[in-house]
Amino acid sequence: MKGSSITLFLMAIGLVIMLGCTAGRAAVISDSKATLETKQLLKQLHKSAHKGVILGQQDVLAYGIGWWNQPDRCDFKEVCGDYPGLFGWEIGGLELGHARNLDSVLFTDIIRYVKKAYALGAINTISWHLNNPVTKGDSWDTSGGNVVKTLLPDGTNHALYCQWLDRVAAFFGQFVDDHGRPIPFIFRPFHELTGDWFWWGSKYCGSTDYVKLWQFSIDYLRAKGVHHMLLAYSTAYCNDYEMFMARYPGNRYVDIIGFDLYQFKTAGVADYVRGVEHHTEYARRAAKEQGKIWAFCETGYESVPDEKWFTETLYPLISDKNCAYVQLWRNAYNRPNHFYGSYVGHSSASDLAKLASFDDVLTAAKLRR
Ligand code: BMA
Repeated sequence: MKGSSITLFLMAIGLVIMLGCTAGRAAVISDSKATLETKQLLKQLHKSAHKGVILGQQDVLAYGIGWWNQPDRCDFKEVCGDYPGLFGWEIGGLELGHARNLDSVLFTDIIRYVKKAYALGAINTISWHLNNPVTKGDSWDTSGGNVVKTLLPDGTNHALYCQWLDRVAAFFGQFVDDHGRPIPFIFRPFHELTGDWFWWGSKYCGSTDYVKLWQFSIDYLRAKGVHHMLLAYSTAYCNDYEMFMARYPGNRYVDIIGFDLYQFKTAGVADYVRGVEHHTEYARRAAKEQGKIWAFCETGYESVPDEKWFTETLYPLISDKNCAYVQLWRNAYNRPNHFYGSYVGHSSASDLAKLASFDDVLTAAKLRR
């Protein structure tokens, strides 16, 4: 090769390397032993994130405003004419061997709902508000020092924690379809880690302990045969990107990177919008750099006091951002005003229906197409 050709050749290589870096890492599933359906779910999420955002809600088949566990009822469906594309479920209390979770939903019913959601072509995601093993209080009991450390190997509560994980693994093992195949799902443990309201929050344990707990838990579940699980890492408010990623458990332990942020009456809409925009930047950057997808794992405006909130505040934040999904929090049955979706008769109902009708907002029927 002549000198000029060599220079050109080297420049071309440089360009390829540069493009490779800016394009981010190739997407790889966290669990090398993931089932075929789990791999397909991740692919589906990557693909659909370019078409639109999957709209979900927590607990929508279990109860709603004015009803509890009634066959075929669902506030979201009654308002929007279709089921959500993503269903969230909560397993807090399972670790204690209870029959019902902390919101009184029977675990046997959750299994039924998971199967129903899957049959609808929708996606299931699981959160875990587990108790404080030191104080025996709930997730919001932040006393007891560095609780996380006590769960790690050599910690005083390690054996107890393994028993808790055994129960979780056995429960996840019951997510099977009519052909006996495991139903893939998204697990989002130790969420809102940058907040100070849960005992696993960054105020109460160092990042090394947090990451160790996450990795240990996932390795343990996988060793128990849980290979139908994608993992979501979801922070609360962060001051900057460094804080957002400080406790990232690593690419073999995460598939979806996101955050939980809510609008509050006191702070106002501008504050919420700014917060979501900043966290979207963090999540998109992290997803690109780590070869993952990003999601808005929990949001809402309690009791939806703004009747156009869904289309005028939320929609512009999630549209055209390659966001895999957005999940509204629950319509609580026995906590007046603690609802984040809408229901028939509420002033925001037509606006939620309008949001769900947009082509780039994916509900269950649109996911099946
Ligand atoms: C919280 C609230 C609680 C509930 C918990 C777990 O955000 O909705 O009332 O117990 O989630 O679902």
